[in-house]
Amino acid sequence: MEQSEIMVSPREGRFTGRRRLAGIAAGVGLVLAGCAKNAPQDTFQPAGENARKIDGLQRELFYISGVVGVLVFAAVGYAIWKFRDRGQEIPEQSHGNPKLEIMLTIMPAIILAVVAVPSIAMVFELDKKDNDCIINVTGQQWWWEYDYVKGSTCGGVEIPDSIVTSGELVIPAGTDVLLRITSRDVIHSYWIPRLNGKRDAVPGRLHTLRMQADEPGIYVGQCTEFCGLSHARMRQAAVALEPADFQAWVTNQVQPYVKPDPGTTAAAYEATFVGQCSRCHQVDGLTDADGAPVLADPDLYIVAGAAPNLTNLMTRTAIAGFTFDLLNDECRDRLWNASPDEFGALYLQGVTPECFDEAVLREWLRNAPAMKPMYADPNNLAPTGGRTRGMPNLNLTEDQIDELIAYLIERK
Ligand code: HEC
Ligand SMILES: [Cu+2]
Repeated sequence: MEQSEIMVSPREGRFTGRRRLAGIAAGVGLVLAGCAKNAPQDTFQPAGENARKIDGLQRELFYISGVVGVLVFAAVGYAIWKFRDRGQEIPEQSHGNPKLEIMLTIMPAIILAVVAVPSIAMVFELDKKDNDCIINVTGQQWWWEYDYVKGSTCGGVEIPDSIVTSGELVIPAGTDVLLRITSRDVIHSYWIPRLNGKRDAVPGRLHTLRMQADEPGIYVGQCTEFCGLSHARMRQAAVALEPADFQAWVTNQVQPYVKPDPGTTAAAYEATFVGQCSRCHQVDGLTDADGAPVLADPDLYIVAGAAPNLTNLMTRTAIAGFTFDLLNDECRDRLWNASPDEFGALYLQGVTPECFDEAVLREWLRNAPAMKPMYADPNNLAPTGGRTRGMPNLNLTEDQIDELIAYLIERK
């Protein structure tokens, strides 16, 4: 190669004026994009009491610090301009100005003390735990499990039995629910930006978080503590329903399992599910041919020791960390854009055959790790004692997948 070919002219590779301008414009564009009206994870659009309190506090504090910021920048700007180098003599050196220094120490201390009063009061305010509605929230790689505590009362609705679900936290609108948050593997963090602040999910600890949504609707969030390969695909939502709709949801979740008649195709599909899936996934009420309960034992197969409960799969609108929609685009848009009045009825329909995006579930069963990275090296599970993170590729045949989809579409 000729020397001249690799020589770069001095101007090249530098930020020229125009490039710098483009860079700034892109940056400003990104910041403004964060303010878009339809941004679903916008803390500046609180939709529940706690989020509103946090928003109110941060605005007040932002104004106070804004004034301080303007004053400091003005003083610095003035000093830079006033004492700029004009070739003058170096001024007489003194050790400082004790009066000014004491003042400049005390003033910020007072400002911080003033700011601390509402901030600390808010921490205690947000931490109130008196609540009849308790939902256990467990993070794991890479999805959230919800367990509605039996005997809780949520928005006047009694929880008659433990309900275990995943991804979508269904709550009654207009009432507080208390989340008890923990983790089964690494540290995760639960956050629904429009409803409350974040709460870390730490193995071996229980952290509580109160939450409320004013109106029916779907409020999305995502895990906000880096937790491994598929952290970006660990999402979650809170789904708020009118109390009457919430009652309907609860009643449906605790419906007894309907066992297909022996000898039918439905029974054959169920057998496929038991054979392929039940070692990890629980379906409540599922029994074997002798009537004994079929119990999952995910501890043996998965690092976190849990897999989503599939009892009422088709009442959820997205799977695998609320990442892949079971609803097709049209139905999803209809649900997500529904007015608070219409929302509940649409959500309670679940994934109807007209709305079901079968390709998503098919793809998942064909090869889950291809959709959602689970491990750096799927061929080396020695470090985890043969257990997987997330759902492994089960090498199912297309026929088996057909049968499993037919079985799962009934879980609603
Ligand atoms: C080795 C354990 C294991 C087996 C066997 C297994 N899965 Fe999974 N499955 C998981 C785990 C773990 C997840 C959660 C993955 C995630 O979200 O990252 C999962 C997620 C799912 C989900 C998404 C559920 C939700 O609410 O997000 C569906 C649906 C599913 N599996 C269906 C099946 C079916 C059907 C079978 C039988 C062919 C099966 N799985 C076999 C471990 C397993
Ligand atoms: Cu996480």
